[in-house]
Amino acid sequence: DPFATDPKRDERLTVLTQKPCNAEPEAAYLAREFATPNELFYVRNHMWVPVVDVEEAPKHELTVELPDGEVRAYTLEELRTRFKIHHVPAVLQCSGNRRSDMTKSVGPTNGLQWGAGAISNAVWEGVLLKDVLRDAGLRTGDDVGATEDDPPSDSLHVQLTGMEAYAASIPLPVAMDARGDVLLAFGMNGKPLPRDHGYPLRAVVPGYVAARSVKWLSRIVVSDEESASQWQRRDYKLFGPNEGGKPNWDRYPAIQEMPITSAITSVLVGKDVKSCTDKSARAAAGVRDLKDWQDKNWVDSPKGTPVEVAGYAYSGGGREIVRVDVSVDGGRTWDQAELLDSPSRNYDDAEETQKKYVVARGRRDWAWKRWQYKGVLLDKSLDQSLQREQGHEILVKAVDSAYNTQPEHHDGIYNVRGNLATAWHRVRVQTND
Ligand code: MTE
Ligand code: MO
Repeated sequence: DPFATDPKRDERLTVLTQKPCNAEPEAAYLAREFATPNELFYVRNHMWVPVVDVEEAPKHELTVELPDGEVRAYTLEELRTRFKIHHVPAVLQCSGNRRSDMTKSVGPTNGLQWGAGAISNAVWEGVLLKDVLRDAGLRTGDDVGATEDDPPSDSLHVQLTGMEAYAASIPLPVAMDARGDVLLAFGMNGKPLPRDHGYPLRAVVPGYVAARSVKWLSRIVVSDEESASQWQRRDYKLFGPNEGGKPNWDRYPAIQEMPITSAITSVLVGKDVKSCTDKSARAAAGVRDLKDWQDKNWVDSPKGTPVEVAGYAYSGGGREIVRVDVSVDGGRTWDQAELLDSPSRNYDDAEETQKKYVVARGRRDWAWKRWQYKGVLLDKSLDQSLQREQGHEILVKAVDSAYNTQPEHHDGIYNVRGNLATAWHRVRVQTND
């Protein structure tokens, strides 16, 4: 049993499959902190977890093969000591995140039925892939059709292969982009990578689908072809609602940059909001200034039930989340949520523990933004909403710096594989009024 040596997992993870391990944190734990604690970070394994002893880890070898066939090998120790180390706050999100929403609202999809938890955020520590490729001898001259100022050729790809044979690739310009922050990572939130997340070395491709962030990384090949793996060519593509179970895989490109999404991870209603006065419980629920809010909104608003909603919003490609819209009456009225996290390039108002992650260069926004909203669920007599009988429907949708937003329903983006289920997120709650 190759899975016998898999690590133990935290009990707060909901396990979708045991062998291989696929698990997501319960919603209530998902976005409590800016950086998801390592033991709560979602796990998506296609196979078993390779075993690398702590004593062996510094000798772990990464081979780099260039288009001219030249091969250079680096030990982890060499990567750590010879290259500049960077810290990059970045989300990883599986293309199947929220797949179960699409299934519930449209119809069957094949793939793991993830809730809203196949996404997490961490501060990754590692060296830049581009620094290593240049060191290995990759010229930005004729061989890749570019100079320092001129992006390298689109027709080349960086193939990334893991120790258990999982593989994927990214276009070379993504790897070489000075602001792309593609990492060969060995640290996660100030600790060594946990085994489930790629110990001792993984790729982290910020803003891109997590399927490209290859774990247990052992081999890199710069090639004029995409990775030949099934995960590059026969999976992680997005077809039309009508294209069925046997689509023409060669028709569309592999999913790379991620679209925009958001989700509700916690809803407190009525008494729960009131009882949430203990400081740590409040922090856990992401509630701030509760007293202030109660004074203003609840005590003076006897016609409704207070509601406290929290969640995350994220967009790919480094695009910043600029706005989060929330409705607590099924979309009849909207209001803007408070954004709790500032862009990853500017953590001036970050809590002390986050300050050490401030990075000097102008980076793109690879992290998520958590948000919270405090509102009132109107009494029956005041609420004209048609959905009122089935409880109150709470909705969230986000907007990024390119003014991309999410589709209202999953119908139009339905695909049999259930990839990129990014429609408005909806949660129904009941009150006792
Ligand atoms: N890398 C290897 N070697 N093996 C894998 O199974 N899964 C990929 C990617 N890299 C995978 C891998 C997929 S589909 C996802 S969503 C992310 O890893 C999950 O990373 P995580 O388990 O650290 O959250
Ligand atoms: Mo994934």
